Amino acid sequence: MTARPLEIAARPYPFRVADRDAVALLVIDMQRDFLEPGGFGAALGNDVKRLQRIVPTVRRVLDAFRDHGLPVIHTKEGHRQDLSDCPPAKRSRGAPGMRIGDVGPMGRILVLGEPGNDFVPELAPAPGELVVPKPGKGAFYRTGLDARLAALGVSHLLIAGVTTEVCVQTTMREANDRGYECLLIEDATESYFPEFKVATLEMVRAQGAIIGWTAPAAAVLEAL
Ligand code: C5J
Repeated sequence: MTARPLEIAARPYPFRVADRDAVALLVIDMQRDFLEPGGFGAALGNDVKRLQRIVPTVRRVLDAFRDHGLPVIHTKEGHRQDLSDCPPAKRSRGAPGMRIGDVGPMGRILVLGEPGNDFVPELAPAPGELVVPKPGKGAFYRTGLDARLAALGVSHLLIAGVTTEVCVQTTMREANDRGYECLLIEDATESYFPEFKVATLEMVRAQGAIIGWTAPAAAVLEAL
């Protein structure tokens, strides 16, 4: 079959893919636990409304990937019911209103299978889309994601999701170290801290894309 190249107008320079079949969309942790009151993000004292603003943009990119039959992977931060995969250091950190495993208004905080740990309804995975539960901030830590991407023939990741400087940046750095070419979609990611988002976008694309590229969703949609 003929290769179908893709070029996205990105910073610090165009993001080029020899064949778009090597591209996947990685949507990080668009879960009620981070976007809705009563979840993990709110328990840490954050204003979750900031994160809700990107939902329509993430949905537009998701729909474009679905329309083009390109692979979509959703990650979900959460722990087993017995918390055996939650390091004590993660649970005991800080002085949150509720800790991981405590019962909140949407079920147990950051526990897999609980209502609050599910995806926001607008971004629910479609049948056939890969869902990767993860116990850490990085999507490659104890998930098998690398092998799954290899099986799909994916070498280039377009990344969306929350939060920019925590799970998104950690995942992007992990992917970069594993040889993936990564582009972070600027208006399809958000942080509870606007200044951390700005800093993350700048640091990933600095030094000639040392971690990767950034581009607005409009540029991604245009290229697709
Ligand atoms: C955090 C995440 N912030 N998905 N998780 O704890 O960024």
